[in-house]
Amino acid sequence: MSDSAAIAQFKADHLWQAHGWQAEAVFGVAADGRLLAPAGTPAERVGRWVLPGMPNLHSHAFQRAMAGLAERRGKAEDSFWSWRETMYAFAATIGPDELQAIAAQLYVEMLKAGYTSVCEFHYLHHQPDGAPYAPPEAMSLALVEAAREAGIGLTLLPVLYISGGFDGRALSARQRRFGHDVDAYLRLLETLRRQQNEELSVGIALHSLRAVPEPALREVLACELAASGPIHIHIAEQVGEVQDCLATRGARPVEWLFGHAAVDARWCLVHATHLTAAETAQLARSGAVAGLCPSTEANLGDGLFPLADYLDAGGVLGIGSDSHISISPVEELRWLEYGQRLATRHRNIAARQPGDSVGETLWRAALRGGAQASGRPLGELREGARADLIVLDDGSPLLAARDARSALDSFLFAGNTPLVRDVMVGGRWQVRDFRHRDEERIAARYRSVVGSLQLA
Ligand code: NGQ
Ligand code: ZN
Repeated sequence: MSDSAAIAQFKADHLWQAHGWQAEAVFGVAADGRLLAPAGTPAERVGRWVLPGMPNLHSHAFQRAMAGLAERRGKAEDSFWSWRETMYAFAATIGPDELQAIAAQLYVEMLKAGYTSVCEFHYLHHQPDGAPYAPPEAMSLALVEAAREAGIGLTLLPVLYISGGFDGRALSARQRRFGHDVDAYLRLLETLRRQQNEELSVGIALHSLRAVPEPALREVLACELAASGPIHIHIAEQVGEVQDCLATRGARPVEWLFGHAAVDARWCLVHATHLTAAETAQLARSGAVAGLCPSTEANLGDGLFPLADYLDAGGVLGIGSDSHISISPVEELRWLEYGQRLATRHRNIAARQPGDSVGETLWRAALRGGAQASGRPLGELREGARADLIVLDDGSPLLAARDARSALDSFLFAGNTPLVRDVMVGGRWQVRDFRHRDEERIAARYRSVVGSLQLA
């Protein structure tokens, strides 16, 4: 229920709306952090270029603290799978206190980069030997608390992880802390759902088809708790995974999923890198979100998503920073476009019609898909939605002599220092003049925690 009394009223010279920039826009914010239609009261000017904050649709928070630790060549040729071994060793050092400290620092950095909400694809559930914490949801609560400290919106996606491969093999020693049987998973989900509030939603995640055998997938999707909220899954990220799926299940991952689940707009297919033309069309038609993480996909050597065909088919997409090798919606969208330019030797790929702007097309698409994947009222600055917004630095030389035709393209393609000056989440300023309200304390704790990790 929305508390409809405006506690503040703001105005922007230009406010980004689904159709484009709206000049001289005024909006109110209610006590519950939602936007209201303007009333007659005086409004505070927030800036020249004001945009909805970007939802980050895919995050494994703990991985932020290993960024840069897997960039040295190993004995054999490096790949996604050798990176994963480094990641598993790193994950073994993280308990609830470490997770909270790392996630809070990560979320502060996200806010400063222009993300105002995050979907946590969370599978680090138990102690390293697989024994539950007391309480069993301790690691989930560490993420909830970190999001609250930083002031970022959270869609928590507790992950179901049962097997160590398509053949149904048991979890390896390092994967044991990820695992649940279906009953224990549903208990966790039920506990977390009780915590939901304006800034916290709880959805469902299936780690991958590798990790979730068919009977478990069916069982979870059929239960009452799965009747609402977003459903996320990693899919078709690596060629090896596509081959294994074909060998064991007789179909490619996306093809198999569509044959075994009613994939619709509640779903977010994370990566979905390797698609046939038929899979691309089917994914687009379903209304599900393709959850693209270009900086991680580049870092891990995944491959390129068929962007042009997917957009032509009307597909929905959003972006995530996933492994957090980089934390910037600007960089994700820039690399989404640049990967395509490098592969096709053409320009302006995301803009499908003459006159369309690449920056506007991508920001708009990622707001829509990110909001959908979050299952929260985000991505648009309209009545009833969360008051989650960013204000660009109108003092930056990059935005000098830019107008409504060019401001967003300059923001997305030209900035290397963030152009995000102020950030509001749920009607509260979390970042003002490039500074987060609690950044010193959160960074000091992060330094001390990361400094004492016993890395293998
Ligand atoms: C993850 N990350 O769960 O953190 C995965 C790697 C896996 C990405 N796929 C592990 N980017 O897929 O098994
Ligand atoms: Zn992931």
